Amino acid sequence: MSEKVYKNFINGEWVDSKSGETFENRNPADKDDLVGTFQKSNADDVKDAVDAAAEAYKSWRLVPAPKRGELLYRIANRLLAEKEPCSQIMTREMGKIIAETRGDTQEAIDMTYYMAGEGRRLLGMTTPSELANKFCMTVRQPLGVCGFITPWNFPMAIPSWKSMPALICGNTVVIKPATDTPASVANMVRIMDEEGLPPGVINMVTGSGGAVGQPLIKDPRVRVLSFTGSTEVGRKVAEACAPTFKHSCLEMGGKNVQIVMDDADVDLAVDGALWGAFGTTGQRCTATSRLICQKGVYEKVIAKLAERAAKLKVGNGLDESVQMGPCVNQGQLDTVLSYIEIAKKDGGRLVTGGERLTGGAYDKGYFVQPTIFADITQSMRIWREEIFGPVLAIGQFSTFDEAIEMANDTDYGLSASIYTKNINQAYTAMRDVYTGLFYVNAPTIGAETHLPFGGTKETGNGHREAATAALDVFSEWKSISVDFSGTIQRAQIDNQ
Ligand code: UN1
Repeated sequence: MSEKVYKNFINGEWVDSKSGETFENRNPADKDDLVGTFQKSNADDVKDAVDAAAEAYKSWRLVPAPKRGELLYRIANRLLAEKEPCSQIMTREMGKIIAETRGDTQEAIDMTYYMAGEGRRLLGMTTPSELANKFCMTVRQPLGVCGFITPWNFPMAIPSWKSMPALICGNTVVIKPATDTPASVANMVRIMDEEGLPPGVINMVTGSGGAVGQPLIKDPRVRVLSFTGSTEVGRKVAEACAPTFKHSCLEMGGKNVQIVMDDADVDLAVDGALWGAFGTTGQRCTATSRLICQKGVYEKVIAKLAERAAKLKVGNGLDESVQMGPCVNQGQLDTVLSYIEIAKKDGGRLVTGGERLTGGAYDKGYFVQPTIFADITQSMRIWREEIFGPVLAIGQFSTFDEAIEMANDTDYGLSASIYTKNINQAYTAMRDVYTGLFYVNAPTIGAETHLPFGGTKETGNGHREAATAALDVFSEWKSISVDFSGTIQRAQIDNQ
Protein backbone atom coordinates (compact mmCIF):
# COMPACT_ATOMS: atom_id res chain seq x y z
CA MET A 1 0.00 0.00 0.00
CA SER A 2 1.88 3.01 -1.26
CA GLU A 3 1.98 6.34 0.50
CA LYS A 4 0.01 9.14 -1.04
CA VAL A 5 0.34 12.87 -0.44
CA TYR A 6 -3.09 14.51 -0.35
CA LYS A 7 -3.54 18.22 -0.93
CA ASN A 8 -6.20 20.76 -0.06
CA PHE A 9 -8.89 21.34 -2.66
CA ILE A 10 -9.47 25.05 -3.23
CA ASN A 11 -11.14 26.73 -6.19
CA GLY A 12 -11.03 23.55 -8.26
CA GLU A 13 -7.29 22.93 -7.70
CA TRP A 14 -5.36 20.52 -5.49
CA VAL A 15 -2.95 22.77 -3.61
CA ASP A 16 -0.36 22.61 -0.81
CA SER A 17 -1.03 24.36 2.47
CA LYS A 18 0.64 27.73 2.85
CA SER A 19 2.07 26.38 6.11
CA GLY A 20 4.37 24.05 4.17
CA GLU A 21 3.57 21.40 6.78
CA THR A 22 1.84 18.03 6.60
CA PHE A 23 0.55 15.35 8.96
CA GLU A 24 0.29 11.59 8.71
CA ASN A 25 -2.90 9.54 8.68
CA ARG A 26 -2.27 6.02 9.97
CA ASN A 27 -4.43 2.92 10.24
CA PRO A 28 -5.73 2.50 13.82
CA ALA A 29 -5.65 -1.29 13.34
CA ASP A 30 -2.03 -1.22 12.18
CA LYS A 31 0.16 1.77 12.91
CA ASP A 32 2.67 0.58 10.28
CA ASP A 33 0.10 1.23 7.58
CA LEU A 34 0.38 4.84 6.45
CA VAL A 35 -2.86 5.75 4.70
CA GLY A 36 -1.57 9.08 3.46
CA THR A 37 0.05 12.39 4.23
CA PHE A 38 -2.24 15.42 4.47
CA GLN A 39 -1.86 19.19 4.53
CA LYS A 40 -1.51 20.76 7.98
CA SER A 41 -3.40 23.86 6.98
CA ASN A 42 -3.74 27.26 8.61
CA ALA A 43 -5.92 30.38 8.56
CA ASP A 44 -4.45 31.54 5.22
CA ASP A 45 -5.67 28.36 3.54
CA VAL A 46 -9.11 28.83 5.10
CA LYS A 47 -9.22 32.39 3.77
CA ASP A 48 -8.38 31.19 0.26
CA ALA A 49 -11.08 28.54 0.47
CA VAL A 50 -13.73 30.98 1.70
CA ASP A 51 -12.68 33.49 -1.00
CA ALA A 52 -13.22 30.79 -3.61
CA ALA A 53 -16.53 29.67 -2.14
CA ALA A 54 -17.81 33.26 -1.89
CA GLU A 55 -16.92 33.94 -5.53
CA ALA A 56 -18.40 30.65 -6.78
CA TYR A 57 -21.62 31.34 -4.89
CA LYS A 58 -22.40 34.24 -7.21
CA SER A 59 -22.99 31.89 -10.13
CA TRP A 60 -23.82 28.57 -8.39
CA ARG A 61 -26.90 30.04 -6.70
CA LEU A 62 -28.26 30.93 -10.16
CA VAL A 63 -27.79 27.47 -11.68
CA PRO A 64 -31.32 26.00 -11.93
CA ALA A 65 -31.84 23.55 -9.09
CA PRO A 66 -32.76 20.66 -11.46
CA LYS A 67 -29.36 21.18 -13.14
CA ARG A 68 -27.65 21.10 -9.78
CA GLY A 69 -29.61 17.90 -9.19
CA GLU A 70 -28.32 16.36 -12.42
CA LEU A 71 -24.78 16.93 -11.22
CA LEU A 72 -25.64 15.27 -7.93
CA TYR A 73 -27.03 12.25 -9.81
CA ARG A 74 -23.75 11.93 -11.65
CA ILE A 75 -21.82 12.23 -8.38
CA ALA A 76 -24.04 9.53 -6.79
CA ASN A 77 -23.41 7.20 -9.73
CA ARG A 78 -19.66 7.66 -9.39
CA LEU A 79 -19.77 7.11 -5.62
CA LEU A 80 -21.63 3.89 -6.37
CA ALA A 81 -19.04 2.86 -8.96
CA GLU A 82 -16.23 3.59 -6.49
CA LYS A 83 -18.00 2.20 -3.43
CA GLU A 84 -15.48 -0.58 -2.82
CA PRO A 85 -12.21 1.43 -3.04
CA CYS A 86 -13.78 4.26 -1.02
CA SER A 87 -14.83 1.76 1.66
CA GLN A 88 -11.45 0.03 1.74
CA ILE A 89 -9.58 3.26 2.40
CA MET A 90 -12.21 4.26 4.95
CA THR A 91 -11.60 1.07 6.93
CA ARG A 92 -7.86 1.74 6.75
CA GLU A 93 -8.18 5.27 8.12
CA MET A 94 -11.04 4.82 10.57
CA GLY A 95 -10.82 1.18 11.62
CA LYS A 96 -14.46 0.10 11.43
CA ILE A 97 -15.09 -3.17 9.66
CA ILE A 98 -15.42 -3.29 5.90
CA ALA A 99 -19.13 -4.23 6.00
CA GLU A 100 -19.73 -1.03 7.95
CA THR A 101 -17.59 1.22 5.77
CA ARG A 102 -19.52 -0.13 2.79
CA GLY A 103 -22.62 0.97 4.70
CA ASP A 104 -21.07 4.39 5.32
CA THR A 105 -20.31 4.88 1.62
CA GLN A 106 -23.82 3.63 0.81
CA GLU A 107 -25.27 6.21 3.17
CA ALA A 108 -23.42 8.91 1.20
CA ILE A 109 -24.78 7.43 -2.04
CA ASP A 110 -28.32 7.37 -0.64
CA MET A 111 -28.06 10.97 0.52
CA THR A 112 -26.70 12.12 -2.82
CA TYR A 113 -29.52 10.45 -4.81
CA TYR A 114 -32.05 11.79 -2.34
CA MET A 115 -30.83 15.38 -2.61
CA ALA A 116 -30.43 15.08 -6.40
CA GLY A 117 -34.18 14.42 -6.49
CA GLU A 118 -34.77 17.53 -4.38
CA GLY A 119 -33.43 19.51 -7.35
CA ARG A 120 -36.84 19.03 -8.97
CA ARG A 121 -38.77 19.70 -5.76
CA LEU A 122 -37.39 22.17 -3.21
CA LEU A 123 -41.05 22.75 -2.63
CA GLY A 124 -42.47 25.94 -1.27
CA MET A 125 -46.15 26.83 -0.97
CA THR A 126 -48.72 29.06 -2.47
CA THR A 127 -51.42 30.34 -0.21
CA PRO A 128 -54.35 32.74 -0.63
CA SER A 129 -54.03 36.36 0.34
CA GLU A 130 -56.50 38.04 2.65
CA LEU A 131 -56.67 40.78 0.02
CA ALA A 132 -58.26 40.60 -3.42
CA ASN A 133 -56.04 40.24 -6.49
CA LYS A 134 -52.91 39.45 -4.57
CA PHE A 135 -50.78 36.29 -4.91
CA CYS A 136 -48.72 34.80 -2.06
CA MET A 137 -45.98 32.18 -2.21
CA THR A 138 -42.84 31.00 -0.43
CA VAL A 139 -39.46 30.11 -1.94
CA ARG A 140 -36.29 28.69 -0.42
CA GLN A 141 -33.22 30.86 -0.85
CA PRO A 142 -29.63 29.75 -0.21
CA LEU A 143 -27.52 31.51 2.41
CA GLY A 144 -24.07 31.62 0.84
CA VAL A 145 -20.91 29.93 2.07
CA CYS A 146 -21.39 26.99 4.43
CA GLY A 147 -18.59 25.73 6.70
CA PHE A 148 -18.50 22.10 7.81
CA ILE A 149 -16.54 20.49 10.60
CA THR A 150 -17.04 16.76 10.22
CA PRO A 151 -16.31 13.79 12.49
CA TRP A 152 -14.20 10.66 12.04
CA ASN A 153 -16.85 8.05 12.89
CA PHE A 154 -18.82 8.43 9.65
CA PRO A 155 -16.04 9.70 7.40
CA MET A 156 -18.07 10.00 4.20
CA ALA A 157 -21.72 9.67 5.25
CA ILE A 158 -21.77 12.71 7.53
CA PRO A 159 -19.84 14.99 5.14
CA SER A 160 -22.42 13.97 2.50
CA TRP A 161 -25.33 14.72 4.86
CA LYS A 162 -24.06 18.27 5.06
CA SER A 163 -22.73 18.79 1.53
CA MET A 164 -25.55 17.42 -0.61
CA PRO A 165 -28.44 19.45 0.86
CA ALA A 166 -26.23 22.56 0.99
CA LEU A 167 -25.33 22.21 -2.68
CA ILE A 168 -28.81 21.43 -3.94
CA CYS A 169 -30.09 24.59 -2.24
CA GLY A 170 -27.47 26.65 -4.10
CA ASN A 171 -24.88 27.22 -1.37
CA THR A 172 -21.13 26.72 -1.67
CA VAL A 173 -19.03 24.79 0.82
CA VAL A 174 -15.77 24.74 2.75
CA ILE A 175 -15.23 21.48 4.59
CA LYS A 176 -12.74 20.63 7.31
CA PRO A 177 -12.59 16.84 7.70
CA ALA A 178 -11.62 15.15 10.96
CA THR A 179 -7.84 14.75 11.15
CA ASP A 180 -8.28 10.99 11.65
CA THR A 181 -10.28 10.47 8.44
CA PRO A 182 -9.54 13.05 5.73
CA ALA A 183 -9.03 10.54 2.88
CA SER A 184 -12.75 9.71 2.71
CA VAL A 185 -13.68 13.37 2.31
CA ALA A 186 -10.89 13.77 -0.26
CA ASN A 187 -12.48 10.94 -2.24
CA MET A 188 -15.91 12.55 -2.12
CA VAL A 189 -14.51 15.93 -3.17
CA ARG A 190 -12.41 14.39 -5.97
CA ILE A 191 -15.47 12.66 -7.38
CA MET A 192 -17.48 15.89 -7.23
CA ASP A 193 -14.74 17.68 -9.15
CA GLU A 194 -14.33 14.93 -11.73
CA GLU A 195 -18.08 14.89 -12.36
CA GLY A 196 -18.05 18.61 -13.13
CA LEU A 197 -18.91 20.57 -10.00
CA PRO A 198 -17.68 24.08 -10.87
CA PRO A 199 -14.48 25.39 -9.19
CA GLY A 200 -15.02 26.91 -5.76
CA VAL A 201 -18.39 25.25 -5.14
CA ILE A 202 -16.79 22.70 -2.82
CA ASN A 203 -13.49 23.28 -1.05
CA MET A 204 -11.63 21.06 1.41
CA VAL A 205 -9.03 22.23 3.91
CA THR A 206 -7.42 19.60 6.15
CA GLY A 207 -5.89 20.20 9.56
CA SER A 208 -6.69 20.67 13.20
CA GLY A 209 -9.72 22.20 14.85
CA GLY A 210 -7.67 25.07 16.21
CA ALA A 211 -5.80 25.98 13.03
CA VAL A 212 -8.56 25.33 10.47
CA GLY A 213 -11.86 24.99 12.30
CA GLN A 214 -11.59 28.20 14.28
CA PRO A 215 -10.87 30.56 11.37
CA LEU A 216 -13.69 28.86 9.48
CA ILE A 217 -16.11 29.50 12.33
CA LYS A 218 -14.96 33.08 12.69
CA ASP A 219 -15.05 34.13 9.01
CA PRO A 220 -18.10 36.41 8.73
CA ARG A 221 -18.71 35.29 5.14
CA VAL A 222 -19.51 31.77 6.35
CA ARG A 223 -23.26 31.98 7.01
CA VAL A 224 -23.96 28.41 8.19
CA LEU A 225 -21.66 26.37 10.34
CA SER A 226 -22.57 22.69 10.56
CA PHE A 227 -20.69 20.66 13.15
CA THR A 228 -20.81 17.06 14.29
CA GLY A 229 -18.78 16.14 17.35
CA SER A 230 -18.75 16.40 21.11
CA THR A 231 -21.16 18.51 23.15
CA GLU A 232 -18.19 20.27 24.73
CA VAL A 233 -16.82 21.48 21.39
CA GLY A 234 -20.31 22.12 20.00
CA ARG A 235 -21.01 24.56 22.82
CA LYS A 236 -17.87 26.52 21.86
CA VAL A 237 -18.92 26.49 18.20
CA ALA A 238 -22.34 27.91 19.11
CA GLU A 239 -20.73 30.63 21.22
CA ALA A 240 -18.35 31.58 18.42
CA CYS A 241 -21.23 31.75 15.92
CA ALA A 242 -23.46 33.88 18.16
CA PRO A 243 -21.85 37.34 17.75
CA THR A 244 -22.48 37.40 13.98
CA PHE A 245 -25.72 35.39 14.21
CA LYS A 246 -24.16 32.77 12.03
CA HIS A 247 -26.51 29.81 11.88
CA SER A 248 -25.09 26.78 13.60
CA CYS A 249 -26.36 23.26 13.15
CA LEU A 250 -24.95 21.04 15.86
CA GLU A 251 -25.04 17.24 16.13
CA MET A 252 -23.46 16.21 19.40
CA GLY A 253 -23.32 13.55 22.08
CA GLY A 254 -25.59 10.69 23.00
CA LYS A 255 -26.21 8.27 25.84
CA ASN A 256 -28.70 6.11 24.03
CA VAL A 257 -30.82 3.57 25.82
CA GLN A 258 -32.36 0.27 24.83
CA ILE A 259 -35.28 -0.80 27.02
CA VAL A 260 -36.11 -4.51 27.31
CA MET A 261 -39.52 -5.38 28.78
CA ASP A 262 -40.28 -8.76 30.36
CA ASP A 263 -42.50 -9.67 27.41
CA ALA A 264 -39.79 -8.97 24.81
CA ASP A 265 -38.34 -11.53 22.44
CA VAL A 266 -35.13 -11.88 24.44
CA ASP A 267 -32.99 -13.24 21.59
CA LEU A 268 -34.06 -10.37 19.35
CA ALA A 269 -33.29 -7.88 22.13
CA VAL A 270 -29.85 -9.44 22.57
CA ASP A 271 -29.20 -9.23 18.81
CA GLY A 272 -30.18 -5.55 18.93
CA ALA A 273 -28.03 -4.71 21.94
CA LEU A 274 -25.02 -6.51 20.50
CA TRP A 275 -25.23 -4.58 17.24
CA GLY A 276 -26.18 -1.30 18.90
CA ALA A 277 -23.43 -1.39 21.52
CA PHE A 278 -20.51 -2.93 19.66
CA GLY A 279 -21.16 -2.01 16.02
CA THR A 280 -18.60 0.61 14.93
CA THR A 281 -16.74 -0.31 18.16
CA GLY A 282 -19.39 1.73 19.98
CA GLN A 283 -18.18 4.85 18.21
CA ARG A 284 -21.52 6.11 16.95
CA CYS A 285 -23.49 9.03 18.32
CA THR A 286 -26.39 6.59 18.14
CA ALA A 287 -24.58 3.69 19.89
CA THR A 288 -26.46 1.82 22.60
CA SER A 289 -24.50 2.78 25.69
CA ARG A 290 -27.24 2.03 28.22
CA LEU A 291 -29.34 -1.11 28.31
CA ILE A 292 -32.12 -1.36 30.85
CA CYS A 293 -33.99 -4.60 31.45
CA GLN A 294 -37.10 -5.43 33.41
CA LYS A 295 -36.50 -7.62 36.48
CA GLY A 296 -37.85 -10.83 34.96
CA VAL A 297 -35.42 -10.89 32.03
CA TYR A 298 -32.50 -8.99 33.56
CA GLU A 299 -30.11 -11.88 34.33
CA LYS A 300 -31.15 -13.79 31.22
CA VAL A 301 -30.31 -10.86 28.91
CA ILE A 302 -27.00 -10.27 30.69
CA ALA A 303 -25.95 -13.93 30.38
CA LYS A 304 -26.88 -14.23 26.71
CA LEU A 305 -25.38 -10.88 25.76
CA ALA A 306 -22.13 -11.49 27.65
CA GLU A 307 -21.71 -14.84 25.92
CA ARG A 308 -22.25 -13.29 22.48
CA ALA A 309 -20.04 -10.23 23.18
CA ALA A 310 -17.16 -12.38 24.40
CA LYS A 311 -17.24 -14.29 21.12
CA LEU A 312 -17.06 -11.23 18.85
CA LYS A 313 -14.00 -11.42 16.65
CA VAL A 314 -11.96 -8.25 17.14
CA GLY A 315 -9.28 -7.26 14.66
CA ASN A 316 -8.37 -5.49 11.45
CA GLY A 317 -11.60 -4.47 9.74
CA LEU A 318 -10.29 -5.34 6.28
CA ASP A 319 -10.57 -9.02 7.26
CA GLU A 320 -14.15 -9.90 6.27
CA SER A 321 -14.50 -12.29 9.22
CA VAL A 322 -13.72 -9.62 11.82
CA GLN A 323 -16.77 -8.29 13.69
CA MET A 324 -15.32 -5.33 15.59
CA GLY A 325 -12.42 -3.05 14.74
CA PRO A 326 -10.14 -0.92 16.94
CA CYS A 327 -10.75 2.41 18.62
CA VAL A 328 -9.94 5.21 16.22
CA ASN A 329 -6.83 6.49 18.02
CA GLN A 330 -4.79 6.36 21.21
CA GLY A 331 -6.84 9.10 22.87
CA GLN A 332 -10.08 7.25 22.31
CA LEU A 333 -8.56 3.99 23.61
CA ASP A 334 -7.32 5.80 26.72
CA THR A 335 -10.79 7.23 27.32
CA VAL A 336 -12.35 3.78 27.05
CA LEU A 337 -9.82 2.23 29.42
CA SER A 338 -10.28 5.04 31.93
CA TYR A 339 -14.07 4.58 31.93
CA ILE A 340 -13.59 0.85 32.53
CA GLU A 341 -11.64 1.74 35.68
CA ILE A 342 -14.22 4.34 36.71
CA ALA A 343 -17.06 1.81 36.30
CA LYS A 344 -15.24 -0.75 38.44
CA LYS A 345 -14.55 1.83 41.14
CA ASP A 346 -18.15 3.00 41.10
CA GLY A 347 -19.29 -0.57 41.81
CA GLY A 348 -20.31 -1.82 38.36
CA ARG A 349 -20.29 -5.60 37.89
CA LEU A 350 -17.92 -6.46 35.03
CA VAL A 351 -19.54 -9.33 33.15
CA THR A 352 -17.28 -9.52 30.12
CA GLY A 353 -14.28 -7.76 28.58
CA GLY A 354 -12.61 -4.89 30.38
CA GLU A 355 -9.12 -5.30 28.95
CA ARG A 356 -7.03 -3.84 26.18
CA LEU A 357 -6.22 -6.55 23.62
CA THR A 358 -2.50 -7.16 23.28
CA GLY A 359 -0.08 -9.59 21.66
CA GLY A 360 0.67 -10.20 18.01
CA ALA A 361 -1.14 -7.93 15.56
CA TYR A 362 -3.10 -6.36 18.42
CA ASP A 363 0.03 -4.51 19.53
CA LYS A 364 -0.04 -2.51 16.33
CA GLY A 365 -3.48 -1.03 16.97
CA TYR A 366 -5.88 0.36 19.55
CA PHE A 367 -7.91 -2.73 20.36
CA VAL A 368 -10.08 -3.28 23.38
CA GLN A 369 -12.45 -6.08 24.33
CA PRO A 370 -16.20 -5.61 24.01
CA THR A 371 -17.05 -4.72 27.59
CA ILE A 372 -20.24 -5.01 29.62
CA PHE A 373 -20.99 -3.74 33.10
CA ALA A 374 -24.16 -4.81 34.91
CA ASP A 375 -25.83 -3.44 38.06
CA ILE A 376 -25.25 0.12 36.89
CA THR A 377 -27.22 2.70 38.81
CA GLN A 378 -28.20 6.21 37.80
CA SER A 379 -25.60 7.94 39.96
CA MET A 380 -22.66 6.16 38.33
CA ARG A 381 -20.55 8.01 35.80
CA ILE A 382 -20.88 5.37 33.09
CA TRP A 383 -24.64 5.82 33.26
CA ARG A 384 -24.32 9.53 32.59
CA GLU A 385 -21.22 10.25 30.48
CA GLU A 386 -20.66 9.49 26.83
CA ILE A 387 -17.73 7.09 26.35
CA PHE A 388 -17.74 6.56 22.57
CA GLY A 389 -16.35 3.06 22.77
CA PRO A 390 -17.40 -0.59 23.18
CA VAL A 391 -18.60 -0.30 26.77
CA LEU A 392 -22.20 -1.09 27.64
CA ALA A 393 -23.82 -0.15 30.97
CA ILE A 394 -26.75 -2.36 32.04
CA GLY A 395 -29.32 -1.39 34.64
CA GLN A 396 -32.52 -2.88 36.00
CA PHE A 397 -36.09 -1.62 36.47
CA SER A 398 -39.35 -3.01 37.82
CA THR A 399 -42.18 -1.06 36.20
CA PHE A 400 -42.75 0.50 32.79
CA ASP A 401 -42.96 3.98 34.35
CA GLU A 402 -39.55 3.44 35.92
CA ALA A 403 -38.14 2.47 32.53
CA ILE A 404 -39.37 5.73 30.97
CA GLU A 405 -37.96 7.75 33.86
CA MET A 406 -34.59 6.01 33.54
CA ALA A 407 -34.54 6.37 29.74
CA ASN A 408 -35.01 10.12 30.08
CA ASP A 409 -32.48 10.44 32.89
CA THR A 410 -29.69 11.78 30.69
CA ASP A 411 -28.43 15.13 29.45
CA TYR A 412 -28.66 13.82 25.88
CA GLY A 413 -31.52 12.91 23.56
CA LEU A 414 -30.42 11.32 20.31
CA SER A 415 -31.76 7.77 20.08
CA ALA A 416 -33.64 5.18 22.14
CA SER A 417 -35.38 1.89 21.59
CA ILE A 418 -37.82 -0.46 23.25
CA TYR A 419 -38.19 -4.21 22.89
CA THR A 420 -41.70 -5.33 23.75
CA LYS A 421 -44.67 -7.16 22.27
CA ASN A 422 -47.11 -4.90 24.08
CA ILE A 423 -48.38 -2.35 21.60
CA ASN A 424 -49.69 0.00 24.29
CA GLN A 425 -46.28 0.16 25.95
CA ALA A 426 -44.55 0.61 22.59
CA TYR A 427 -46.73 3.60 21.70
CA THR A 428 -46.45 5.11 25.17
CA ALA A 429 -42.66 4.88 24.99
CA MET A 430 -42.70 6.37 21.47
CA ARG A 431 -44.51 9.36 22.93
CA ASP A 432 -42.75 9.75 26.27
CA VAL A 433 -39.07 9.07 25.65
CA TYR A 434 -37.69 12.48 24.72
CA THR A 435 -35.26 11.81 21.85
CA GLY A 436 -34.92 12.70 18.18
CA LEU A 437 -34.86 9.05 17.07
CA PHE A 438 -36.87 6.16 18.47
CA TYR A 439 -37.02 2.50 17.51
CA VAL A 440 -39.44 -0.30 18.38
CA ASN A 441 -37.96 -3.79 18.40
CA ALA A 442 -34.86 -2.51 16.65
CA PRO A 443 -31.50 -1.19 17.88
CA THR A 444 -30.71 2.46 18.55
CA ILE A 445 -28.44 2.66 15.49
CA GLY A 446 -29.23 2.54 11.80
CA ALA A 447 -31.07 5.71 10.80
CA GLU A 448 -32.03 6.02 7.13
CA THR A 449 -31.26 9.11 5.07
CA HIS A 450 -34.83 10.12 4.23
CA LEU A 451 -35.80 10.54 7.90
CA PRO A 452 -34.76 13.58 9.92
CA PHE A 453 -31.67 12.88 12.04
CA GLY A 454 -30.75 14.66 15.24
CA GLY A 455 -31.48 14.88 18.92
CA THR A 456 -32.99 16.77 21.80
CA LYS A 457 -31.43 18.37 24.89
CA GLU A 458 -27.59 18.53 24.75
CA THR A 459 -27.46 16.43 21.59
CA GLY A 460 -28.48 19.26 19.30
CA ASN A 461 -29.65 22.82 18.91
CA GLY A 462 -33.01 22.14 17.36
CA HIS A 463 -31.99 21.37 13.79
CA ARG A 464 -32.19 18.07 11.96
CA GLU A 465 -29.92 16.64 9.31
CA ALA A 466 -31.00 14.40 6.44
CA ALA A 467 -34.46 14.21 4.83
CA THR A 468 -36.16 17.45 3.79
CA ALA A 469 -35.39 18.73 7.31
CA ALA A 470 -31.83 19.34 6.10
CA LEU A 471 -33.16 21.82 3.55
CA ASP A 472 -34.30 24.00 6.44
CA VAL A 473 -30.68 24.29 7.60
CA PHE A 474 -29.33 25.22 4.19
CA SER A 475 -32.03 27.57 2.96
CA GLU A 476 -34.09 30.41 4.32
CA TRP A 477 -37.69 31.06 3.51
CA LYS A 478 -38.67 34.11 1.53
CA SER A 479 -42.38 34.96 1.56
CA ILE A 480 -43.31 36.75 -1.65
CA SER A 481 -46.52 38.65 -2.33
CA VAL A 482 -47.52 39.99 -5.74
CA ASP A 483 -50.28 42.56 -5.76
CA PHE A 484 -51.97 42.66 -9.17
CA SER A 485 -54.92 44.85 -8.12
CA GLY A 486 -53.35 48.09 -9.33
CA THR A 487 -54.41 49.76 -6.10
CA ILE A 488 -52.80 50.22 -2.71
CA GLN A 489 -54.14 47.51 -0.43
CA ARG A 490 -53.33 47.51 3.26
CA ALA A 491 -52.98 44.13 4.95
CA GLN A 492 -54.98 43.75 8.16
CA ILE A 493 -56.76 47.04 7.41
CA ASP A 494 -58.43 46.72 4.00
CA ASN A 495 -59.52 43.13 4.48
CA GLN A 496 -62.95 43.63 6.07
C1 UN1 B 1 -23.43 9.08 14.03
O1 UN1 B 1 -23.14 8.21 14.82
O2 UN1 B 1 -22.98 10.23 14.17
O3 UN1 B 1 -28.10 5.94 12.62
C2 UN1 B 1 -24.26 8.86 12.84
C3 UN1 B 1 -26.95 5.51 12.51
C4 UN1 B 1 -26.14 5.92 11.32
C5 UN1 B 1 -25.61 7.30 11.49
C6 UN1 B 1 -24.87 7.50 12.77
N1 UN1 B 1 -26.98 5.86 10.14
O4 UN1 B 1 -26.44 4.78 13.33
